[in-house]
Amino acid sequence: MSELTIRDVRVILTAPQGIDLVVVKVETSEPGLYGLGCATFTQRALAVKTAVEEYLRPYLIGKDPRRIEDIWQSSMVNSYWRNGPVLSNAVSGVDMALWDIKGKLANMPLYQLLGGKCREAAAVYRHADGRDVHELEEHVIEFMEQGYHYIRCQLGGYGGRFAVQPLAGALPGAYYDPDVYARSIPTIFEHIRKKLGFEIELMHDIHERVTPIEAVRIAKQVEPYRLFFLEDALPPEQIEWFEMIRHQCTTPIAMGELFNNPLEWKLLITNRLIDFIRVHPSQIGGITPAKKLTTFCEIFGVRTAWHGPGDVSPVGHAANVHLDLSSVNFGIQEWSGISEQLQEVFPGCPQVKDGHVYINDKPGLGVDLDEEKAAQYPCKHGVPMWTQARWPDGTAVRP
Ligand code: GCO
Ligand code: MG
Repeated sequence: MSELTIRDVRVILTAPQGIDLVVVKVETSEPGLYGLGCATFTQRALAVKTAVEEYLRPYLIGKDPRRIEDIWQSSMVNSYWRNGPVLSNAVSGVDMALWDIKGKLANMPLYQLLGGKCREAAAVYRHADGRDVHELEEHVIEFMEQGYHYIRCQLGGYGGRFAVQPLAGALPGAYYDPDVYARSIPTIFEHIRKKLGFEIELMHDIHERVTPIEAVRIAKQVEPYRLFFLEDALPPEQIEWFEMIRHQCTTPIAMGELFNNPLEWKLLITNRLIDFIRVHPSQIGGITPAKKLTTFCEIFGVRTAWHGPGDVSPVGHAANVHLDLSSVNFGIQEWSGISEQLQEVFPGCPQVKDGHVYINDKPGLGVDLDEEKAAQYPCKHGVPMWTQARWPDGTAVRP
């Protein structure tokens, strides 16, 4: 097929599970040959849509979709300013779609193009939560009975949902008390280890909700409970503090879902200050950069734990799994579950069995999109409330 060009680039917004998802469809001059990519930045979905439709689409129409690397490089710098969440997600939507097309042209599932399988399926972790340690314990047991071996434990979501009385006159917001939250973390793992033992692998996501020195203290306090990893103990703006954590304890460290810029991960990896890279592939521009980041991590003994929450579309989840299967330094895959509605809108979703996620062997990413069904679940957009995090005295903080 000598002559092949991009005929159109469209954005499909849909929210089958109540979470706004952004998918890019790249159509080619070859009838019926198209690709899908995840560009989900759920808090700013409309901004990504505009970036794709107003800037990438006119640049891409007429180009050869097989030139993935050139299109990635030139699209990332076309805006001159780069490495930001909106534009990187826009580029990711296109990039993943081009890899999907490449797999269809080669008549191979994407993992084959990325070097083939290193394993049959990828182990996943699930999110257990509870209002108290007893409710959390029940939730952990439920997941264990379903065959999951890796479980993230939270008490009342990020920062904990312990009663907080804001100061009089305080502004509206999602209030939490960082000290009450910090003191609750060791109690979680003391209880779960006492009740369920040390076989089950456990994680916790601090979600950048404590001060840097408190993060150092917590990493030491949970050391006896042998966590699989402690996530986002620090915000990207304070990554230098990881050195202090490293010098004081051996709790494995996971970081990266908020990363957009290679400068954020380069020194953390070369200085071996983290054990798991938690990047959200669409936030860095898609499969092309994620594959390179995987290899960079491998050289420094860092494993992958790609971000896989509800605000990733099934196309993005599939991209994660193709990366997981084809990377020797795979660590674990976050799995937030895919509802029936989502499976209807996105035929070919990855499937979980006995705590592992499997991908189908269809060419490309293996996931399709029913646009008629997608239109039945319009996005809500709007200003998120949970990100309006505040301390009891009213201080606005990182969510
Ligand atoms: C996780 C994350 C998510 C993010 C969410 C932001 O570890 O899964 O922390 O829950 O908060 O994806 O929109
Ligand atoms: Mg997280």
